[in-house]
Amino acid sequence: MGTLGVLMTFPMLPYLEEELAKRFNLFRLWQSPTTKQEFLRQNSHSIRAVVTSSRVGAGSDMIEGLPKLEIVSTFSVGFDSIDLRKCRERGIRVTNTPDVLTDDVADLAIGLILSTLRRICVLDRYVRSGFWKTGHSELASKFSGKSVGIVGLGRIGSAIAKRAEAFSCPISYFSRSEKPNSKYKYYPSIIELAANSQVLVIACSLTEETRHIVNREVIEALGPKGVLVNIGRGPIVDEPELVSALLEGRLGGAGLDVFDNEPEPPKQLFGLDNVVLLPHIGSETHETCKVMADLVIRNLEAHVLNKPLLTPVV
Ligand code: 8YV
Repeated sequence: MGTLGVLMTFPMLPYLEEELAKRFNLFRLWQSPTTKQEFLRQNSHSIRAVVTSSRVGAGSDMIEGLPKLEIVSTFSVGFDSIDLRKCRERGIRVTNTPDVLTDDVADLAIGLILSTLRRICVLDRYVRSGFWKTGHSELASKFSGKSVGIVGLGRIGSAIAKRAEAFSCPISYFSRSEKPNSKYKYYPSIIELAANSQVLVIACSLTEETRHIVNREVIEALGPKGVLVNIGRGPIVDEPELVSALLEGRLGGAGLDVFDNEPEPPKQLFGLDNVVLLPHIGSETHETCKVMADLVIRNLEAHVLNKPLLTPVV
C-alpha cells in the first residue's frame, strides 16, 4: 500500500498519523517547508487520498489542486466542510466515521444540559476560588422531567433521546419528515418544537436547509427559561441572534460545543454564567478517536484493494 500518496491536512491524532505513515506514503500538510499552496502544487501528482476532519475539510481549491485525487476520508461524521459536488463531478470517493462516535456525542449533549442547568462549571469555579466558605450559591434548575426537543432525529439525535428518557423527560423532535417508527412526538415546525420544549438540542447536520434554522423566532419560542444545546454545527444557529438573546435575558441559557467561527467563539459570552462553552470535542475521547482512526484507515485500505468502502458518503 506504500504507493498510495495520502495527504493529512492537520495533526488530528498521533495514532492516526503513525498508522497512516506505516501503510502509505504520507504527506503532512502542516509540515510543509513552503506555503500550503506551494506544497500541494509540488506534490499534486503523488497525492491520491486526503485524510481530513470537520475542522479543515476539503474545499474546492484543495480538490482542484489535486488532479490525481481518488478518495477523501474524513475523521468525522460530518462532511459539511467537504465539497461533495466537486467530488461527485470528479468521481472522487468520500468516507466518514458514522456510528462509532454516536455515544460520545450524545453523552456530551447530556453533559452540556446538566452542566448548564445545574451550573456545574460556575460552581466548580466557586469552590476553587474559595467562595464556598463565605457565600451562598444561587439555586440551579432541575433537569429530570424537563421537556426535551431534538432537532434532527438521526443516529445522534436518537441516542440523545434515549438518554433523556432515562431522566424521565418527555421527548419531541423536528426533522424533515416524521419518523414512522418513532414513539416521540413529531412537530413539523421547529418553532412549534421550541415553544413546547424546555431544552432544545441541535443534533442535525449542517446543510443549506439547516443553516440558521435556529433563528430569532425559534429562540423567542424557547424563551427566557429555555436552554439551547448545540452539538451539531455552529452555523445551524444564527449566532448573533443567540448572543443578543443571551445578553438580553431572552433565552435562559446555552450549552455549546460548536460555533460559527472556530476556534473563536463570541467573546460576549465569556462573562455569562448561564452559558457553557466547549472547544468542539463531541467525539474526542481516547476510545472513540482510536476507533474513528481505524475506520479512516480501513476505508483507505478497502479503496486500494478495490473492495467496497466501509462507510461511503459518495
Ligand atoms: C469532530 C465532529 O470532527 O464528527 C464530527 O463531525 O464534528 C467531531 O467529531 C471531531 O471531534 C474531530 O476533531
